[in-house]
Amino acid sequence: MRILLVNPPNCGRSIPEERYGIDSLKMILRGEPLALEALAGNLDTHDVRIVDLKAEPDAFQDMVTEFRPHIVGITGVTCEANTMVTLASMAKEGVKAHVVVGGVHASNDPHFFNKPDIDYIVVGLGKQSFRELADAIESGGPTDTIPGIARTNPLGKLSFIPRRYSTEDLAEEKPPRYDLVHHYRDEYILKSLNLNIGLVSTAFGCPYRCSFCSVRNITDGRYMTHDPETILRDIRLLGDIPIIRLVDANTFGNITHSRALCRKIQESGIQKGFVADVRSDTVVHHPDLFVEWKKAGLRTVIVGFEETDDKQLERMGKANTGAINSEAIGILHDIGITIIGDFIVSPDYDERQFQGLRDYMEKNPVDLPMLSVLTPLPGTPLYESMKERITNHDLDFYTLTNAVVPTRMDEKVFYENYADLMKSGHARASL
Ligand code: B12
Repeated sequence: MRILLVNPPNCGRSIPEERYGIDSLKMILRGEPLALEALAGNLDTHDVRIVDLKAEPDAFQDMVTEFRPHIVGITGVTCEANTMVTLASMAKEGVKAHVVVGGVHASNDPHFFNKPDIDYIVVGLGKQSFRELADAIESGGPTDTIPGIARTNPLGKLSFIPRRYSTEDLAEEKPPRYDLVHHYRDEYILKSLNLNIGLVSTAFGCPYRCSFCSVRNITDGRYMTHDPETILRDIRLLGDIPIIRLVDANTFGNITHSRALCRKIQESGIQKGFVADVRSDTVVHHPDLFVEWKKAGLRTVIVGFEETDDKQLERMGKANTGAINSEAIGILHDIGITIIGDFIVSPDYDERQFQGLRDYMEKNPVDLPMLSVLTPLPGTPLYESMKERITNHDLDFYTLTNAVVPTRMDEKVFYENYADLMKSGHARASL
Protein backbone atom coordinates (compact mmCIF):
# COMPACT_ATOMS: atom_id res chain seq x y z
CA MET A 1 0.00 0.00 0.00
CA ARG A 2 1.02 3.59 -0.55
CA ILE A 3 1.24 5.41 2.78
CA LEU A 4 1.81 9.16 3.08
CA LEU A 5 3.02 10.44 6.46
CA VAL A 6 2.45 14.12 7.12
CA ASN A 7 4.21 16.59 9.43
CA PRO A 8 1.96 19.68 9.81
CA PRO A 9 3.30 23.14 9.01
CA ASN A 10 4.45 25.45 11.81
CA CYS A 11 1.16 26.64 13.20
CA GLY A 12 -0.25 28.23 16.26
CA ARG A 13 -1.45 31.74 17.00
CA SER A 14 0.00 34.37 19.28
CA ILE A 15 -2.08 36.58 21.60
CA PRO A 16 0.81 39.00 22.32
CA GLU A 17 1.36 39.46 18.59
CA GLU A 18 -2.29 39.68 17.53
CA ARG A 19 -3.44 41.96 20.35
CA TYR A 20 -0.35 43.95 21.29
CA GLY A 21 2.05 43.73 18.34
CA ILE A 22 4.66 41.85 20.41
CA ASP A 23 6.11 39.57 17.74
CA SER A 24 9.29 38.47 19.51
CA LEU A 25 7.63 35.47 21.21
CA LYS A 26 6.41 33.52 18.22
CA MET A 27 8.56 30.45 17.66
CA ILE A 28 9.33 29.01 14.27
CA LEU A 29 10.87 25.67 14.99
CA ARG A 30 12.15 22.96 12.71
CA GLY A 31 13.50 19.53 13.26
CA GLU A 32 13.06 16.29 11.42
CA PRO A 33 9.76 14.48 12.06
CA LEU A 34 11.34 11.57 13.92
CA ALA A 35 7.95 10.08 14.84
CA LEU A 36 7.15 9.68 11.13
CA GLU A 37 10.60 8.31 10.31
CA ALA A 38 10.18 5.79 13.15
CA LEU A 39 6.71 4.73 11.94
CA ALA A 40 8.02 4.36 8.38
CA GLY A 41 10.80 2.10 9.64
CA ASN A 42 8.28 -0.54 10.65
CA LEU A 43 6.16 -0.18 7.49
CA ASP A 44 8.77 -1.96 5.44
CA THR A 45 6.36 -3.94 3.30
CA HIS A 46 4.61 -0.75 2.19
CA ASP A 47 5.56 2.15 -0.09
CA VAL A 48 5.98 5.07 2.31
CA ARG A 49 6.67 8.78 1.79
CA ILE A 50 7.01 11.65 4.26
CA VAL A 51 5.92 15.19 3.51
CA ASP A 52 7.27 17.74 6.00
CA LEU A 53 5.09 20.82 5.74
CA LYS A 54 7.32 22.67 8.23
CA ALA A 55 10.03 22.56 5.59
CA GLU A 56 7.76 22.70 2.52
CA PRO A 57 4.47 24.36 3.63
CA ASP A 58 2.57 24.13 0.31
CA ALA A 59 3.51 20.62 -0.74
CA PHE A 60 0.56 18.63 0.63
CA GLN A 61 -1.99 18.88 -2.18
CA ASP A 62 0.49 18.11 -4.96
CA MET A 63 1.92 15.18 -3.01
CA VAL A 64 -1.56 13.70 -2.48
CA THR A 65 -2.47 14.10 -6.13
CA GLU A 66 0.78 12.65 -7.39
CA PHE A 67 1.33 9.80 -4.88
CA ARG A 68 -2.36 8.84 -4.48
CA PRO A 69 -1.89 7.29 -1.02
CA HIS A 70 -4.17 4.54 0.33
CA ILE A 71 -3.41 5.74 3.87
CA VAL A 72 -2.58 9.25 5.08
CA GLY A 73 -1.04 9.37 8.57
CA ILE A 74 -0.83 12.75 10.28
CA THR A 75 1.17 13.60 13.40
CA GLY A 76 0.93 16.68 15.61
CA VAL A 77 1.13 18.43 18.98
CA THR A 78 -1.79 20.26 20.58
CA CYS A 79 -1.35 23.60 18.76
CA GLU A 80 -1.34 21.64 15.50
CA ALA A 81 -4.56 19.69 16.20
CA ASN A 82 -6.91 22.01 14.24
CA THR A 83 -4.50 21.96 11.30
CA MET A 84 -4.39 18.15 11.45
CA VAL A 85 -8.18 18.10 11.01
CA THR A 86 -7.92 20.49 8.03
CA LEU A 87 -5.26 18.27 6.45
CA ALA A 88 -7.49 15.22 7.02
CA SER A 89 -10.32 16.91 5.10
CA MET A 90 -7.98 17.82 2.25
CA ALA A 91 -6.81 14.19 2.05
CA LYS A 92 -10.39 12.90 1.95
CA GLU A 93 -11.31 15.38 -0.76
CA GLY A 94 -8.25 14.53 -2.82
CA VAL A 95 -8.07 10.74 -2.83
CA LYS A 96 -10.51 9.23 -0.31
CA ALA A 97 -7.58 7.72 1.60
CA HIS A 98 -7.93 6.12 5.04
CA VAL A 99 -6.94 8.96 7.37
CA VAL A 100 -5.08 8.11 10.58
CA VAL A 101 -3.95 10.60 13.23
CA GLY A 102 -1.42 9.99 16.01
CA GLY A 103 1.11 11.77 18.19
CA VAL A 104 1.04 13.88 21.33
CA HIS A 105 -2.41 15.41 20.99
CA ALA A 106 -4.08 12.23 19.73
CA SER A 107 -2.60 10.36 22.72
CA ASN A 108 -3.79 12.93 25.25
CA ASP A 109 -7.16 13.92 23.84
CA PRO A 110 -8.27 11.24 21.33
CA HIS A 111 -11.91 12.40 21.55
CA PHE A 112 -10.95 15.67 19.86
CA PHE A 113 -10.32 13.74 16.64
CA ASN A 114 -13.64 11.85 16.61
CA LYS A 115 -14.58 13.65 13.40
CA PRO A 116 -15.98 12.63 9.99
CA ASP A 117 -12.79 13.08 7.92
CA ILE A 118 -10.69 11.00 10.31
CA ASP A 119 -10.94 7.19 10.28
CA TYR A 120 -8.52 6.04 12.99
CA ILE A 121 -6.86 7.56 16.03
CA VAL A 122 -3.64 5.96 17.25
CA VAL A 123 -3.18 6.49 20.98
CA GLY A 124 0.37 6.38 22.33
CA LEU A 125 3.37 4.61 20.79
CA GLY A 126 2.45 3.80 17.21
CA LYS A 127 5.38 2.06 15.57
CA GLN A 128 3.89 -1.40 16.12
CA SER A 129 0.16 -0.60 16.30
CA PHE A 130 0.15 1.45 13.08
CA ARG A 131 1.92 -1.42 11.35
CA GLU A 132 -0.82 -3.76 12.57
CA LEU A 133 -3.47 -1.32 11.32
CA ALA A 134 -1.89 -0.89 7.88
CA ASP A 135 -1.60 -4.66 7.47
CA ALA A 136 -5.22 -5.14 8.56
CA ILE A 137 -6.49 -2.49 6.11
CA GLU A 138 -4.50 -4.13 3.32
CA SER A 139 -5.75 -7.64 4.06
CA GLY A 140 -9.32 -6.54 4.79
CA GLY A 141 -9.02 -7.90 8.34
CA PRO A 142 -10.69 -6.41 11.44
CA THR A 143 -9.35 -3.00 12.42
CA ASP A 144 -11.39 -2.41 15.56
CA THR A 145 -9.68 -4.98 17.77
CA ILE A 146 -6.13 -3.57 17.65
CA PRO A 147 -5.26 -2.24 21.13
CA GLY A 148 -4.37 1.45 21.15
CA ILE A 149 -6.34 2.21 17.98
CA ALA A 150 -9.74 3.86 17.97
CA ARG A 151 -12.04 3.65 14.93
CA THR A 152 -13.80 6.99 14.83
CA ASN A 153 -17.51 7.16 15.43
CA PRO A 154 -18.44 10.83 14.93
CA LEU A 155 -22.11 10.36 15.78
CA GLY A 156 -21.42 8.38 18.93
CA LYS A 157 -18.86 7.75 21.63
CA LEU A 158 -15.28 6.80 20.92
CA SER A 159 -14.23 3.46 22.33
CA PHE A 160 -11.08 1.38 21.96
CA ILE A 161 -9.05 -1.30 23.70
CA PRO A 162 -6.25 0.32 25.72
CA ARG A 163 -2.77 -0.86 24.74
CA ARG A 164 -0.32 -2.19 27.33
CA TYR A 165 2.85 -0.64 25.95
CA SER A 166 5.95 -2.79 26.07
CA THR A 167 9.37 -2.87 24.41
CA GLU A 168 7.65 -4.66 21.51
CA ASP A 169 6.07 -1.31 20.66
CA LEU A 170 9.56 0.13 20.15
CA ALA A 171 10.23 -2.37 17.29
CA GLU A 172 13.92 -1.60 17.79
CA GLU A 173 15.13 -3.89 15.06
CA LYS A 174 13.58 -1.57 12.46
CA PRO A 175 15.59 1.68 12.24
CA PRO A 176 13.98 5.05 11.51
CA ARG A 177 13.80 5.88 7.78
CA TYR A 178 16.04 8.95 7.93
CA ASP A 179 16.47 8.60 4.17
CA LEU A 180 12.84 9.63 3.57
CA VAL A 181 13.61 13.25 4.58
CA HIS A 182 16.99 13.42 2.89
CA HIS A 183 15.81 16.24 0.59
CA TYR A 184 14.82 18.37 3.62
CA ARG A 185 18.13 17.90 5.49
CA ASP A 186 19.40 21.44 4.92
CA GLU A 187 16.30 22.74 6.72
CA TYR A 188 17.16 20.89 9.93
CA ILE A 189 19.68 23.33 11.34
CA LEU A 190 20.62 24.37 14.86
CA LYS A 191 20.32 28.08 14.16
CA SER A 192 22.59 29.39 16.95
CA LEU A 193 25.52 27.34 15.61
CA ASN A 194 24.45 27.06 11.98
CA LEU A 195 25.08 23.32 12.15
CA ASN A 196 22.96 20.43 10.89
CA ILE A 197 21.11 18.60 13.63
CA GLY A 198 19.76 15.04 13.65
CA LEU A 199 17.30 13.47 16.10
CA VAL A 200 17.72 10.13 17.88
CA SER A 201 15.47 8.44 20.46
CA THR A 202 17.04 6.70 23.43
CA ALA A 203 14.05 6.48 25.79
CA PHE A 204 10.27 6.75 25.82
CA GLY A 205 8.01 8.07 28.58
CA CYS A 206 9.27 9.43 31.88
CA PRO A 207 9.40 8.00 35.42
CA TYR A 208 8.13 11.32 36.86
CA ARG A 209 4.62 12.78 37.04
CA CYS A 210 4.80 16.54 36.47
CA SER A 211 1.24 17.84 36.31
CA PHE A 212 1.74 20.01 33.20
CA CYS A 213 3.46 17.39 31.03
CA SER A 214 1.75 15.51 28.22
CA VAL A 215 4.37 12.82 27.71
CA ARG A 216 2.77 10.40 30.21
CA ASN A 217 -0.06 9.27 27.95
CA ILE A 218 2.27 8.27 25.12
CA THR A 219 3.43 5.20 27.08
CA ASP A 220 0.68 5.14 29.74
CA GLY A 221 3.27 6.09 32.32
CA ARG A 222 5.93 3.51 31.45
CA TYR A 223 9.59 4.43 30.98
CA MET A 224 11.37 2.32 28.37
CA THR A 225 14.81 2.58 26.86
CA HIS A 226 16.36 1.59 23.55
CA ASP A 227 19.25 -0.83 23.65
CA PRO A 228 22.57 1.12 23.46
CA GLU A 229 23.43 -0.79 20.25
CA THR A 230 20.17 0.45 18.67
CA ILE A 231 21.09 4.02 19.62
CA LEU A 232 24.58 3.70 18.15
CA ARG A 233 23.09 2.29 14.94
CA ASP A 234 20.74 5.28 14.64
CA ILE A 235 23.53 7.81 15.31
CA ARG A 236 25.61 6.16 12.60
CA LEU A 237 22.68 6.22 10.17
CA LEU A 238 22.70 10.03 10.43
CA GLY A 239 26.14 10.02 8.80
CA ASP A 240 28.26 13.12 9.22
CA ILE A 241 25.59 15.28 10.91
CA PRO A 242 27.60 16.93 13.71
CA ILE A 243 24.89 17.61 16.34
CA ILE A 244 22.60 14.89 17.70
CA ARG A 245 19.55 15.88 19.73
CA LEU A 246 18.48 13.00 21.96
CA VAL A 247 14.77 13.79 21.87
CA ASP A 248 13.61 11.86 24.93
CA ALA A 249 11.55 13.51 27.63
CA ASN A 250 14.20 12.25 30.08
CA THR A 251 17.38 10.79 28.60
CA PHE A 252 18.91 9.98 31.98
CA GLY A 253 15.87 8.35 33.62
CA ASN A 254 17.73 5.05 34.10
CA ILE A 255 21.24 5.67 35.41
CA THR A 256 22.56 2.19 34.60
CA HIS A 257 21.37 2.58 31.02
CA SER A 258 22.88 6.09 30.75
CA ARG A 259 26.26 4.84 31.95
CA ALA A 260 26.18 1.91 29.52
CA LEU A 261 25.26 4.18 26.61
CA CYS A 262 27.97 6.69 27.52
CA ARG A 263 30.59 3.93 27.63
CA LYS A 264 29.45 2.54 24.27
CA ILE A 265 29.69 5.98 22.63
CA GLN A 266 33.18 6.48 24.04
CA GLU A 267 34.32 3.02 22.89
CA SER A 268 32.81 3.50 19.43
CA GLY A 269 34.94 6.55 18.69
CA ILE A 270 31.83 8.44 17.52
CA GLN A 271 32.60 12.18 17.59
CA LYS A 272 29.37 14.16 17.84
CA GLY A 273 27.99 16.99 19.90
CA PHE A 274 25.00 15.71 21.89
CA VAL A 275 22.04 17.69 23.25
CA ALA A 276 19.83 15.95 25.83
CA ASP A 277 17.04 16.58 28.34
CA VAL A 278 18.00 16.05 31.96
CA ARG A 279 16.55 16.70 35.41
CA SER A 280 18.56 18.89 37.77
CA ASP A 281 18.45 16.29 40.56
CA THR A 282 20.06 13.72 38.24
CA VAL A 283 22.97 16.15 37.78
CA VAL A 284 23.28 16.76 41.53
CA HIS A 285 23.08 13.08 42.48
CA HIS A 286 25.32 11.79 39.67
CA PRO A 287 27.81 14.53 38.70
CA ASP A 288 30.36 11.87 37.64
CA LEU A 289 27.92 10.67 34.97
CA PHE A 290 27.98 14.11 33.39
CA VAL A 291 31.78 14.29 33.55
CA GLU A 292 31.84 11.06 31.53
CA TRP A 293 29.10 12.22 29.16
CA LYS A 294 31.01 15.45 28.53
CA LYS A 295 33.92 13.27 27.35
CA ALA A 296 31.46 11.34 25.12
CA GLY A 297 30.38 14.63 23.46
CA LEU A 298 27.51 15.97 25.58
CA ARG A 299 27.69 19.71 24.91
CA THR A 300 24.26 21.00 25.95
CA VAL A 301 21.54 19.89 28.32
CA ILE A 302 17.96 21.10 28.44
CA VAL A 303 16.84 21.31 32.06
CA GLY A 304 13.25 21.88 33.15
CA PHE A 305 13.80 24.16 36.16
CA GLU A 306 10.17 25.32 35.74
CA GLU A 307 9.86 27.47 38.89
CA THR A 308 12.07 29.10 41.51
CA ASP A 309 9.71 28.57 44.42
CA ASP A 310 9.53 25.19 46.21
CA LYS A 311 5.80 25.44 46.87
CA GLN A 312 5.11 25.97 43.16
CA LEU A 313 7.41 23.09 42.25
CA GLU A 314 5.51 20.89 44.67
CA ARG A 315 2.18 21.98 43.19
CA MET A 316 3.50 21.00 39.75
CA GLY A 317 4.44 17.54 41.05
CA LYS A 318 8.02 18.21 39.96
CA ALA A 319 9.55 16.29 42.91
CA ASN A 320 12.46 18.73 42.98
CA THR A 321 13.59 21.92 44.73
CA GLY A 322 15.00 25.35 43.90
CA ALA A 323 18.18 24.57 45.86
CA ILE A 324 18.82 21.47 43.72
CA ASN A 325 18.19 23.51 40.57
CA SER A 326 20.81 26.09 41.61
CA GLU A 327 23.32 23.40 42.58
CA ALA A 328 22.88 21.67 39.21
CA ILE A 329 23.57 24.93 37.35
CA GLY A 330 26.88 25.27 39.24
CA ILE A 331 27.90 21.64 38.56
CA LEU A 332 27.12 21.87 34.84
CA HIS A 333 29.05 25.15 34.51
CA ASP A 334 32.05 23.54 36.24
CA ILE A 335 31.95 20.56 33.88
CA GLY A 336 31.58 22.86 30.88
CA ILE A 337 28.20 21.65 29.62
CA THR A 338 25.99 24.50 28.37
CA ILE A 339 22.46 24.79 29.73
CA ILE A 340 19.16 25.55 28.06
CA GLY A 341 16.91 26.26 31.05
CA ASP A 342 13.14 25.88 30.79
CA PHE A 343 11.09 28.10 33.10
CA ILE A 344 7.30 28.30 33.32
CA VAL A 345 5.62 31.67 33.83
CA SER A 346 2.17 31.37 35.39
CA PRO A 347 -0.73 33.57 34.16
CA ASP A 348 -1.13 34.29 37.90
CA TYR A 349 2.24 36.06 38.02
CA ASP A 350 2.34 39.62 39.36
CA GLU A 351 5.19 42.17 39.05
CA ARG A 352 6.85 40.74 42.16
CA GLN A 353 6.98 37.21 40.75
CA PHE A 354 8.35 38.40 37.39
CA GLN A 355 11.02 40.29 39.33
CA GLY A 356 11.71 37.16 41.40
CA LEU A 357 12.36 35.15 38.23
CA ARG A 358 14.51 37.97 36.80
CA ASP A 359 16.60 38.00 40.01
CA TYR A 360 16.90 34.20 40.02
CA MET A 361 18.13 34.19 36.42
CA GLU A 362 20.69 36.91 37.25
CA LYS A 363 22.01 34.92 40.21
CA ASN A 364 21.88 31.52 38.50
CA PRO A 365 22.67 32.26 34.86
CA VAL A 366 21.99 29.62 32.25
CA ASP A 367 23.26 29.84 28.69
CA LEU A 368 19.84 30.05 27.07
CA PRO A 369 16.69 30.55 29.18
CA MET A 370 13.44 29.43 27.56
CA LEU A 371 10.23 30.72 29.10
CA SER A 372 6.83 29.23 28.48
CA VAL A 373 3.44 30.24 29.83
CA LEU A 374 1.80 27.64 32.09
CA THR A 375 -0.72 25.95 29.79
CA PRO A 376 -3.30 23.37 30.85
CA LEU A 377 -2.77 20.94 27.96
CA PRO A 378 -5.76 18.62 27.49
CA GLY A 379 -5.11 15.18 28.95
CA THR A 380 -2.80 16.39 31.72
CA PRO A 381 -3.57 16.56 35.47
CA LEU A 382 -3.03 20.34 35.21
CA TYR A 383 -5.89 20.53 32.71
CA GLU A 384 -8.21 18.79 35.17
CA SER A 385 -7.30 21.24 37.93
CA MET A 386 -7.56 24.39 35.75
CA LYS A 387 -10.34 23.54 33.29
CA GLU A 388 -12.99 25.70 34.98
CA ARG A 389 -10.75 28.76 34.54
CA ILE A 390 -9.99 28.28 30.83
CA THR A 391 -11.43 31.07 28.68
CA ASN A 392 -9.58 30.27 25.46
CA HIS A 393 -10.41 26.81 24.12
CA ASP A 394 -8.99 27.36 20.62
CA LEU A 395 -6.13 24.87 20.43
CA ASP A 396 -4.28 27.09 17.92
CA PHE A 397 -3.26 29.12 20.98
CA TYR A 398 -1.85 26.13 22.90
CA THR A 399 1.71 26.92 21.82
CA LEU A 400 2.91 27.36 25.44
CA THR A 401 3.46 31.08 24.70
CA ASN A 402 -0.12 32.23 25.38
CA ALA A 403 -2.20 32.50 28.56
CA VAL A 404 -5.41 30.53 27.98
CA VAL A 405 -6.82 31.55 31.37
CA PRO A 406 -7.18 35.22 32.38
CA THR A 407 -3.92 36.79 33.55
CA ARG A 408 -3.82 38.29 37.04
CA MET A 409 -1.95 41.37 35.76
CA ASP A 410 -3.32 43.54 33.02
CA GLU A 411 -2.90 41.26 29.98
CA LYS A 412 -0.75 43.68 27.98
CA VAL A 413 1.56 44.31 30.96
CA PHE A 414 1.82 40.51 31.50
CA TYR A 415 3.02 39.94 27.93
CA GLU A 416 5.37 42.95 28.07
CA ASN A 417 7.01 41.48 31.17
CA TYR A 418 7.15 38.03 29.57
CA ALA A 419 8.65 39.34 26.31
CA ASP A 420 11.10 41.54 28.19
CA LEU A 421 12.34 38.65 30.31
CA MET A 422 12.75 36.41 27.26
CA LYS A 423 14.58 39.17 25.37
CA SER A 424 17.05 39.91 28.16
CA GLY A 425 17.72 36.17 28.58
CA HIS A 426 18.35 35.73 24.87
CA ALA A 427 20.56 38.84 24.63
CA ARG A 428 23.07 37.08 26.87
CA ALA A 429 22.64 33.66 25.23
CA SER A 430 25.91 31.83 24.74
CA LEU A 431 25.29 28.38 23.32
C1 B12 B 1 11.58 17.03 18.53
C2 B12 B 1 10.44 17.86 19.06
C3 B12 B 1 10.02 18.95 18.30
C4 B12 B 1 10.63 19.29 16.92
C5 B12 B 1 10.19 18.41 15.76
C6 B12 B 1 8.74 18.00 15.76
C7 B12 B 1 8.22 17.78 14.37
N1 B12 B 1 7.36 16.81 14.21
O1 B12 B 1 8.51 18.48 13.46
C8 B12 B 1 10.27 20.79 16.76
C9 B12 B 1 11.50 21.54 17.21
C10 B12 B 1 9.85 21.25 15.38
C11 B12 B 1 9.14 20.93 17.79
C12 B12 B 1 8.28 22.00 17.79
C13 B12 B 1 7.34 22.23 18.77
N2 B12 B 1 7.12 21.51 19.87
CO1 B12 B 1 8.02 19.84 20.22
N3 B12 B 1 8.91 18.31 20.81
C14 B12 B 1 9.83 17.56 20.31
C15 B12 B 1 10.22 16.44 21.29
C16 B12 B 1 11.47 16.90 22.05
C17 B12 B 1 10.47 15.06 20.71
C18 B12 B 1 9.37 14.52 19.79
C19 B12 B 1 9.89 13.26 19.13
O2 B12 B 1 10.41 13.31 18.04
N4 B12 B 1 9.82 12.12 19.82
C20 B12 B 1 10.26 10.83 19.28
C21 B12 B 1 9.11 10.13 18.57
C22 B12 B 1 9.59 8.81 17.97
O3 B12 B 1 8.13 9.85 19.54
P1 B12 B 1 6.65 10.47 19.44
O4 B12 B 1 6.70 11.80 18.82
O5 B12 B 1 5.97 10.32 20.72
O6 B12 B 1 5.98 9.48 18.37
C23 B12 B 1 5.42 8.22 18.70
C24 B12 B 1 3.93 8.27 19.09
O7 B12 B 1 3.53 9.52 19.62
C25 B12 B 1 3.19 7.91 17.84
N5 B12 B 1 2.93 8.91 16.81
C26 B12 B 1 3.42 10.16 16.66
N6 B12 B 1 2.92 10.71 15.54
C27 B12 B 1 2.15 9.81 14.93
C28 B12 B 1 1.43 9.85 13.73
C29 B12 B 1 0.70 8.74 13.33
C30 B12 B 1 -0.04 8.77 12.04
C31 B12 B 1 0.70 7.56 14.13
C32 B12 B 1 -0.04 6.38 13.68
C33 B12 B 1 1.40 7.53 15.35
C34 B12 B 1 2.14 8.64 15.73
O8 B12 B 1 4.05 6.93 17.29
C35 B12 B 1 5.42 7.39 17.43
C36 B12 B 1 6.34 6.19 17.46
O9 B12 B 1 5.97 5.30 18.49
C37 B12 B 1 8.96 16.41 22.23
C38 B12 B 1 9.20 15.96 23.66
C39 B12 B 1 9.14 14.47 23.76
N7 B12 B 1 10.13 13.89 24.35
O10 B12 B 1 8.21 13.84 23.29
C40 B12 B 1 8.47 17.87 22.14
C41 B12 B 1 6.98 18.16 22.24
C42 B12 B 1 6.24 17.16 21.39
N8 B12 B 1 6.86 19.48 21.65
C43 B12 B 1 6.04 20.23 22.25
C44 B12 B 1 5.73 21.57 21.88
C45 B12 B 1 4.80 22.33 22.79
C46 B12 B 1 6.27 22.14 20.71
C47 B12 B 1 6.04 23.57 20.19
C48 B12 B 1 4.64 24.14 20.35
C49 B12 B 1 7.10 24.52 20.69
C50 B12 B 1 7.16 24.74 22.14
N9 B12 B 1 6.60 25.85 22.61
O11 B12 B 1 7.75 23.93 22.85
C51 B12 B 1 6.43 23.41 18.70
C52 B12 B 1 5.21 23.09 17.79
C53 B12 B 1 5.43 23.40 16.36
C54 B12 B 1 4.56 24.53 15.88
N10 B12 B 1 4.82 25.75 16.32
O12 B12 B 1 3.70 24.31 15.14
C55 B12 B 1 5.38 19.52 23.42
C56 B12 B 1 3.97 19.10 23.03
C57 B12 B 1 2.96 19.32 24.11
C58 B12 B 1 1.58 19.37 23.52
N11 B12 B 1 0.66 18.61 24.09
O13 B12 B 1 1.34 20.09 22.58
C59 B12 B 1 6.37 18.36 23.68
C60 B12 B 1 5.74 17.09 24.26
C61 B12 B 1 7.44 18.90 24.65
C62 B12 B 1 6.88 19.60 25.86
N12 B12 B 1 7.17 20.86 26.00
O14 B12 B 1 6.21 19.02 26.68
N13 B12 B 1 9.13 19.92 18.67
